[in-house]
Amino acid sequence: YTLETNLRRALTEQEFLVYYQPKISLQTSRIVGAEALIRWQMPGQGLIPPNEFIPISEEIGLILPIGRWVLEQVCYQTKYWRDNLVPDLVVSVNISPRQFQDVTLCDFIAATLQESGLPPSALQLEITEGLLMGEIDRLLPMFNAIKALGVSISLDDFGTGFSSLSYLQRFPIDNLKIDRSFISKIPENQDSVVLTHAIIAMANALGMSITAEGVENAEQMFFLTDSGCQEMQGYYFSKPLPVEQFEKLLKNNR
Ligand code: G
Ligand code: G
Ligand code: NA
Ligand code: MN
Repeated sequence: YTLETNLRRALTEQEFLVYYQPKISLQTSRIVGAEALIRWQMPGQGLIPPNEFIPISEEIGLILPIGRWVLEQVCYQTKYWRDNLVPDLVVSVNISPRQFQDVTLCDFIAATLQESGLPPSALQLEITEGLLMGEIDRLLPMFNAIKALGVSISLDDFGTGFSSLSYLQRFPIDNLKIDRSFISKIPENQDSVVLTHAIIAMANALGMSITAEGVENAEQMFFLTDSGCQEMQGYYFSKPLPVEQFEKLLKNNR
């Protein structure tokens, strides 16, 4: 309950920060996007990573206001970066399954896009496979409403969950993020190589783009480029960065 009290204060006292990890086009080697990742700057405690406060925020429902705060930050910040530095930048936001229980999610996204002036195509939502195992009759209309706005949807940590591949047909998914547990074993682990090839081939055949996460070296990057992957994200290019540092990368993105 101390953590809960601290979390509620964090929201009113503005102790959260959004970090940005660049996504790089494997065709052009330029930054084409970023993943927004929340951090908690608790006074006297340093930076607290999301794994230590997102799960409890989901349990106590605080993920709803936190999630809305992240979406607002990202929309206004991305609008500024597109207007001043990278016109086609796309930023993705992680959305917890709990946020899809909020029937106002789509309306909130629409209103925030409108108020910030960010084009819907500049926003992507990252969801996890677990969400798709929920009630399809309730979720599908929400997905379709989000898609109708022009916002894209990415399936995060792909390959680690238990969802059936038929979900890829039933839900309007634009992008697959291959989980870093596959990428980390490339090229030495033959199973990871084969599975990564298969995931890329399947995604491309279904008209979805592919983002590889957890890319940590040049060998993995070359492998992914040769395999037809479009985008990469990982420590090889950059870790998640605070706003000012990410902006420095955008200024050199020519
Ligand atoms: O940045 P880091 O790798 O520590 O993030 C760990 C996990 O925390 C991410 O995989 C993501 O699922 C989750 N996370 C980060 N930022 C957010 C956020 O803004 N909202 C939600 N729901 N989850 C987030
Ligand atoms: O769960 P999600 O896929 O959203 O995770 C994003 C997390 O992955 C962030 O916490 C980020 O810090 C971490 N991450 C990003 N790039 C790398 C990488 O190249 N290697 C490792 N080990 N972790 C990474
Ligand atoms: Na993510
Ligand atoms: Mn992921």
